[in-house]
Amino acid sequence: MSHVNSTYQLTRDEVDFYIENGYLGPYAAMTPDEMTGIRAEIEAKVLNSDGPNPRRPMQSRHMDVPAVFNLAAHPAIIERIAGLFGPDLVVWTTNFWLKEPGSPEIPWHQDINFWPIEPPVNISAWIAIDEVTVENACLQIIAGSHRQFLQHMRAPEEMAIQEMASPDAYDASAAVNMELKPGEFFLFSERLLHASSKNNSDKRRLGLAIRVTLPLVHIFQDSHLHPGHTAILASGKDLMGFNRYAGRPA
Ligand SMILES: O=C(O)CCC(=O)C(=O)O
Repeated sequence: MSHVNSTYQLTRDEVDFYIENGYLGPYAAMTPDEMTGIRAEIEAKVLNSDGPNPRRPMQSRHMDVPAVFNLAAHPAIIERIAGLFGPDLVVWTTNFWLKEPGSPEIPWHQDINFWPIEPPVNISAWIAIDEVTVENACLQIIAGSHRQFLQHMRAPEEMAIQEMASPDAYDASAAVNMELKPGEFFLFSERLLHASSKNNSDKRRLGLAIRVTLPLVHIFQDSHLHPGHTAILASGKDLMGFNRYAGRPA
């Protein structure tokens, strides 16, 4: 449907679904077997090791771990996003979401409330590294919630992030569970309400969020991103020159 010539071209129905609901998928970037080797590299090189951001070891590992760079620039992800945003795409950051057994709830929130980007334009791809089910606290979303910017307030201490959307602004009974096999991902807007419960199972739950924007968006180095942070020009051209890019790490 779009003018992007791609194996992963979206249909008009898929584009309409994203516009209407604020999310799309799941899709498979690879099989669970193919994810096995990548998971081993992530366990060896990301978990329990320092990354480029001294305060957030789970962030921006596309800068130092080749397997993370490859996931962030994966054609099955980037070319589908190109069907929504066009061919010039910037992966401005990446973030692992590790939920060990017992890890706390992440309350309902819209990502744009937290982010140093302007204008506020982003599609996230959330890819499952482990199998992700209701049991081990899969992401939940509320379809259509991206059509409003919601007020956020302080979250209770026991939760994993400090701010959450005002509970009277949405209907949590409409939540959709995004269960994923390893290697599956879905796309969602910077305004889509999402959350995940406490991990009450004995199974780890690891996923990677890949944040994709456009060259016209300024990425500020506030407390979220460390000095020296670099993005990936994942597809097309940057005719703006606002942001800094790095290639695949050695
Ligand atoms: O993985 C989770 O439970 C939360 C993920 C999230 O909030 C995000 O990707 O923006």
